[in-house]
Amino acid sequence: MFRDNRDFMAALRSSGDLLEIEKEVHWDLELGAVSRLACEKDGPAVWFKRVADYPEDETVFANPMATWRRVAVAFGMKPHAPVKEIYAEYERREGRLIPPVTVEKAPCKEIVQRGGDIDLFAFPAPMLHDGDGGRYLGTWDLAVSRDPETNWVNWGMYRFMVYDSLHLTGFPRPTSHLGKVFQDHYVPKKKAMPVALVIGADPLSHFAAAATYHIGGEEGALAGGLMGAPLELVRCEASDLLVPAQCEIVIEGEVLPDCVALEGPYGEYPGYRTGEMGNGILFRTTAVTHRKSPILTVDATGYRDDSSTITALTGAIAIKRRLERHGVPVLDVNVPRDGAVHTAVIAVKYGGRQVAREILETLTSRRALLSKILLVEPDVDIFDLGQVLHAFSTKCHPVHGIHAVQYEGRANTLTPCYSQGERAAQKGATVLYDCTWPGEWSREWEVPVKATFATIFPASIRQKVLSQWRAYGFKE
Ligand SMILES: Cc1cc2nc3c(=O)[nH]c(=O)nc-3n(C[C@H](O)[C@H](O)[C@H](O)COP(=O)(O)O)c2cc1C
Ligand SMILES: [Mn+2]
Repeated sequence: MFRDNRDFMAALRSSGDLLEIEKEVHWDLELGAVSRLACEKDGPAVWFKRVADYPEDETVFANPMATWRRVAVAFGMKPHAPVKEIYAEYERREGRLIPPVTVEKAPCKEIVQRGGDIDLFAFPAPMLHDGDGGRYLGTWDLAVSRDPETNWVNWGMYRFMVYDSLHLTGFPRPTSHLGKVFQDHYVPKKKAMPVALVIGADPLSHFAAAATYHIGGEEGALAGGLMGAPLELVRCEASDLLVPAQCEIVIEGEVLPDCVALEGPYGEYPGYRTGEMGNGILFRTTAVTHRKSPILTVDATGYRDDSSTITALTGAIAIKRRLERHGVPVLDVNVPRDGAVHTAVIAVKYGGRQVAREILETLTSRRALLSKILLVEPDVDIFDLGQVLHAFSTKCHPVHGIHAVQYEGRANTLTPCYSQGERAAQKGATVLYDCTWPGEWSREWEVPVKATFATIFPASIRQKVLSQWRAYGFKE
């Protein structure tokens, strides 16, 4: 497993999943546009070696895990591992927790700046999309914070924009763990919340920070479990928070309990800029530490970015676990990459009105990030979207097969199809397309017979055809 981001980049170089651009690229939109197009084309991660206005040793690495190949490399799997296997591997490792250890010396302390030395503009934070509210220093980050009552340490990936040379503004959603701990335990007491913003740690630490993980769970132990070895953490300079020792950059600071500052808008993960500039949290920097020649790591957020793999995969496994706990006959869940974490395909033993209602209720009773669910039977390979579309088109009844639920106060405020009014009230809906045969239909004479190779021919014919396939002259 990779101890740091640099080892991971070397592995991506070997597998052909890293492009190094020696030509000078501008931090103002050009870098964002190159990274964005690379994502949309399913291209490699990009290492920008020369950024305009910045010294040669300040470089930018974009979109570490925005393709399944790069996720597979990060997991130590073969780059071409099928998505289904990556899902299974995560599911296996997620249950194993390995708490981190503390070390004294760390590469991320090679340079230490406090007080008047601090200048957030010293890093080549990119203006990623036209119309963004500012330059984003925190995109592929990991924000460390602590619940003062229980000492629970949370890591989350939340965006942070450079406000001035000493301040960042951020947008952790109220439902995020950082947002919740801040609102519940710091704001009422008017206490500043210490936060350490980590950039460019090893890939699986960021994966864990972005993962859908339960409240009270420690992402540092999840990251150790995913890596199969304890992570090394080191103490901050200005607080007693702990950060991954091998990371590139740490921005230490505190979120002020009685201030808000303008943040955004931003080209967000669903692939749109939906909001306007709004009130965000205000982060005042207390110290900055970094490696020599720091590599600023970023996510050029949008269609097919790092959330299309990480949030989708971890969200799918979380959905599966929840449905299992609620007694739904779930077999497997896929949150397809191109669905911008808005659509889930769920395979069940059987569907029908009652199962549909149970699923809708279970998946919308708290925060409801997804809004479209396709329910299929086990004959469909949910990782083959061609098969899913076939089932949807042929089996979902346009009236009886559609179930919807509406809610208020917990909808996804970034869902582009909601109106501004709906977003303000966190009002939304989730629709379920039941692409399974009605339970009351007789399997013998009412359910249509699926007329594919695998389903409509006797076993003897199938075996004969398969064994002679090449003899007929087919290549594959
Ligand atoms: C690149 C990227 C940027 C993200 N930015 C934000 C953000 O600004 N605010 C937010 O609430 N969630 C954001 N997320 C989603 C969270 O990382 C995700 O919900 C994670 O589970 C949060 O951790 P938590 O459950 O500990 O709060 C982002 C995810 C990715 C991949
Ligand atoms: Mn968390």
